[in-house]
Amino acid sequence: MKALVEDDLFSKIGLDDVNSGVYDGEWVKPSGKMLTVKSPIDGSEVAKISLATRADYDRLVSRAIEEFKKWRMIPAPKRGLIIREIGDELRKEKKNLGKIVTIEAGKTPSEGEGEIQEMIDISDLALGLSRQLYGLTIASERPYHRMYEQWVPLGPVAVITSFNFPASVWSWNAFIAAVDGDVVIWKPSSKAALTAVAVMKVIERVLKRNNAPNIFFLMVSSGSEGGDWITNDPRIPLVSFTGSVPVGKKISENVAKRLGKSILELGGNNGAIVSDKADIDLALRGVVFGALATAGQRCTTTRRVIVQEKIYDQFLEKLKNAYSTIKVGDPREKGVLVGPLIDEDAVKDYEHAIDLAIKQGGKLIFGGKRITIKGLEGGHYVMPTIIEAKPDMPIVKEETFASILYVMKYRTIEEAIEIHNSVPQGLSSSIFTTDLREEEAFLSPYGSDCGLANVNTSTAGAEIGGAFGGEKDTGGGRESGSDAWKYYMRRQTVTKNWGQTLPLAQDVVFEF
Ligand code: UN1
Repeated sequence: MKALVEDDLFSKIGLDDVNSGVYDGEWVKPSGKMLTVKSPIDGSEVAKISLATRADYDRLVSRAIEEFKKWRMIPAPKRGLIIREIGDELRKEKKNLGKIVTIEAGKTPSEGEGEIQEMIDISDLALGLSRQLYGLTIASERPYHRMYEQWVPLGPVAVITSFNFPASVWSWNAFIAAVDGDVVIWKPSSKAALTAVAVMKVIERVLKRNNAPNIFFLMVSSGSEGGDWITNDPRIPLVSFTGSVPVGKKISENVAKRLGKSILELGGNNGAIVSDKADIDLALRGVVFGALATAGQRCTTTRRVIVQEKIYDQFLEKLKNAYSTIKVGDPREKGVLVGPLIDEDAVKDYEHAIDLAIKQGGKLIFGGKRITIKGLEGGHYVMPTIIEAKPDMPIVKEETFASILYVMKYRTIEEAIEIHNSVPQGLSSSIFTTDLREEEAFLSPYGSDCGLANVNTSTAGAEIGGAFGGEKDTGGGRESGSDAWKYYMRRQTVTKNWGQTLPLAQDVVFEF
C-alpha cells in the first residue's frame, strides 16, 4: 500500500509543526486532552490534535467579539476581496487539501478535490454577493417619510459541521457569513478535525498577509461538550448545524431556550422515482451515483428508489449489474468508486440496518456484508447493498449513513409521490421521466415535499448557487446560495421623517 501521508504533504500545508486544534488568531498550545485522528482507509493513526478546554473556548469567544467589532465596520465589498483571496489560496492548495479529505474521510481523490472546488465556488459567490446585500425601499404612508430595510451584521456565529463534507459545508456558511460582516467560530466533527485544521492553516496565510481582523476561529472538541458550550452561550446569536436529527433537535432546543437563531441541516432520506417513461440508462446513472458516491454518506445520498412496476424487474436487473461492476476499496486507487465508511460504528449501523430490513420483510438483492481489503485490514469497508422493501417498513423511514438502497414498486405517479413523501425527512428528491405531466406533478403542490427537487438528475451533488436544505425532520434551514445570506444578518426596518411635523401612522391623532 502507498504511504497514507506522503512525505511532504503535511509540511506543504504547514501542518507538521502543529497539533493544536484551537485557533483564535494564533494556534493555542495544547493544554487539554488530545484527539487521535485515524484514517478510515486502513484504521491507522495519522495525527494527534488537541481539544479545546473551557478556558480556551471562553478566550476564543471574547476574541471573536473583539474581531467582530472591527470586521463589521469594513465595507462589505472589501470583505469580499479577502474572501476572494482565500478562494485563490484554496485554488493553489486544491490538490493537497483534497488529499487530506481523502485520508481523513476516505473519499476518492475526485470527490476530495471536488469538495475543495465547492469551497472555491462559494468564495466566488460570496465575492459577488458582497456587492449585492440588497435591502428593499418601501413606500411610506406618511408625508415626508422614507422607509427602507437594511441588513446589519449579526455577530460571532458558530458553525458545527459533520465529517462527511468536512470542508465545503463549513465554507457555505463561513464565507457567506464573512461577507455579511460576521466572524465565524467553527466546531468541526471530531471525526474530521484534521481537514478543519488544514483548511484553517491555508486561510490563516491570507488573513495574516492582509493584516485583516481574524474572522475565522476553530475549536476542535470531543463529543457534545463543545456543542453545549456554544448552544448555551448567549454571546453567539446564530448556530448553524449539520448532522443527525437527534443532535439537531437538542441543539435547536438549547438555542431556542435563549432565543437564539439556528440553521439546521439534518438528515436526508432521499428518494428517486423512476418512471416507465424514464430514459432508463440515465436514471441508472443518476441512482447509482446518488446511492454510492461518498460511500452513501452524503446527506443527499439516494436511499430509496421507487420504480414503476412495468420496468421494475428490468431496472432492478440493471441496478444489480451496475453494482457488481463497482469497485470498493482504497479510494486512492484508480477505478475505485466506493471507499470506506467513516468508522467502526458506521459499519455496525450498516449491519444493524440490514438485519432489521430483513426482519421487517425486506429481501436482500445485492451486498449485505462488510468486506476486508487485503493490506487495509483496519479499514471500514462494506458492500454496497440493495434491498427490496415495502414503503411502510420502519427501517425505510430512517437514515442509515451507509450505502444501503431500498427499492420499491409503484403503479401510478400519485402513488409514487405518496410513497416518496412518506418519510419524516425532506432534504432531496428526484424524478426520472421524460413525461411532462409526471415531471410537473412531482413539482406541484402535491409533489415532492423536499427542499431540493431534481428532474432527470441525482438527489446528490447539488450546486452551491441554490439554497441548500430541507423540510420536516431535515430542520428547515437553508445554506449556501440564493438568499441564504440573510440568515447571517439582522434585518432592520428604517423609517426616517425628513419633514417638520410628526404625522402618525394609521392616522392616529395624539394632540397635546
Ligand atoms: C451534505 O451531505 O451535507 O449535494 C452536503 C451534495 C453535496 C453536498 C452534500 N454538494 O451532494
